[in-house]
Amino acid sequence: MADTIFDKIIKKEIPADIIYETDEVLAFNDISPQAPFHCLIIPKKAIATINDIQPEDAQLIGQLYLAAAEIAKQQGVAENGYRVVMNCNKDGGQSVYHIHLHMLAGKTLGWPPYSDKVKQI
Ligand code: DGP
Repeated sequence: MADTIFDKIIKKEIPADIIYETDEVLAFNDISPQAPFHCLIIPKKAIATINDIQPEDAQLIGQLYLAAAEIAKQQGVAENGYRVVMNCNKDGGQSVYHIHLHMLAGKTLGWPPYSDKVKQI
């Protein structure tokens, strides 16, 4: 699989505003923030989509959520709350094919309206 932009960030070939790093996980601020705080939490292992996660990756996926909880404490948003979401493929809005949790915080987050009901009838 060809390197994604996130592989280049992991290898420090291109810059990113890194806020958290372990041997297996990296988090950095999103280049196009959708909330006052918006970071991406990624495994250093290249996994393209949620569909490609294997049973042996279960612990690694857990580490992404443990990182989110740690970052929330560091950023002072744990109590007020935040959202983590992972997009998958075209309909999920995925644009970088290296799995990543979006972590959004710093405001009361809305939920996108569902307005396609008419099409389904
Ligand atoms: P998604 O659409 O779910 O695949 O999210 C990809 C996110 O990655 C999107 O919010 C923008 C962010 N992004 C893309 N390229 C870069 C980059 O070079 N640096 C940083 N920090 N974020 C990036």
